Amino acid sequence: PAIMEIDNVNFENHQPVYNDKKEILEGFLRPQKMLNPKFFYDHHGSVLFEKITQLPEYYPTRIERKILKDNAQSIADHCGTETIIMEPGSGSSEKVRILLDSLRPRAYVPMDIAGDFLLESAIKLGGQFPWLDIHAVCADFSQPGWIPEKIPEGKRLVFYPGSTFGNMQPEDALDFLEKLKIFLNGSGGVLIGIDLHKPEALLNAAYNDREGITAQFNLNALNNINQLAEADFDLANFEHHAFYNSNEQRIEMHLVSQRDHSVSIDGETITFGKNESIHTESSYKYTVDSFSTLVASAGFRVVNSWVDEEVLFSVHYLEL
Ligand code: AVJ
Repeated sequence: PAIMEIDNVNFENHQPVYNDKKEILEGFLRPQKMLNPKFFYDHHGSVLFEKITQLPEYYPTRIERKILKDNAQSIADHCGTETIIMEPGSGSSEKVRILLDSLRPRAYVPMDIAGDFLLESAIKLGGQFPWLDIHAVCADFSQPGWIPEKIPEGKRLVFYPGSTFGNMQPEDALDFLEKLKIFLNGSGGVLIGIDLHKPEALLNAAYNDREGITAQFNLNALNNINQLAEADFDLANFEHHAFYNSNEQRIEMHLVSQRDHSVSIDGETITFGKNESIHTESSYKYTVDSFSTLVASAGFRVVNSWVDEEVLFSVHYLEL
């Protein structure tokens, strides 16, 4: 009903609900049980993530916003104005606001797996920026086989802030860059936020906040799985565990079973040993050089990079 009041917002639905169960169960049948981090983001998970971004220990959001704010004009000079901004995993669409007045895009295409949260955010944004043409697309961008349909013509800019890129293993990240080429449709570029290497204590603190919001966020994935895959996880049986894996250069988040028990998932019985974990997320950290090398192997070149004074976080503009 609310959407009727705003005429600069469109909504397109590509949510592939039917693949979820299979994908979820497949992760629990592996020797190291795992869950794709996209399953954090039901509506409640999206709200919890917004709380994480405001935590004192969670530096990425704060620093990235500062980089975008301090360099908005320089970013516009590199990326160009009048583009079609496409944002995979747009969530609350908070960061794009910082750039809208400088980038003056022809249209904004937020894409997110959490459809209701996406729509709420798009409506809010549309109300605040009445000149902005918004085409919200509910889709799982990790799945192949869909492409947004009603996108206006023009040079495209993929906006991928927040170091969401870091959730992917380097191999998958390369596949993702290939997918971006399809979004780019032959012209335009990618504005992407990448978290950088830093002392381990800072990394560990960012994923183990004192208020325990990250723990709630991690555990909430099990609530989402209970809904999506008719599972009967008892959250009290698991504990949050996050640590920096220096060999792999990534933060790992796990949910650790506190006792021997079994869970029913989509009609199958899955057993958990005491201390056995579900690997719920990896968050890879890069250097400006290691990131440039990675994107180069997918045919992208880094046109410009913006970094904060403490070299905690980076934003890059890539072109083919
Ligand atoms: C949204 C993937 C960038 O890896 O830092 C925050 C998600 N996980 N706290 C990250 C997250 C735990 C976040 N990304």
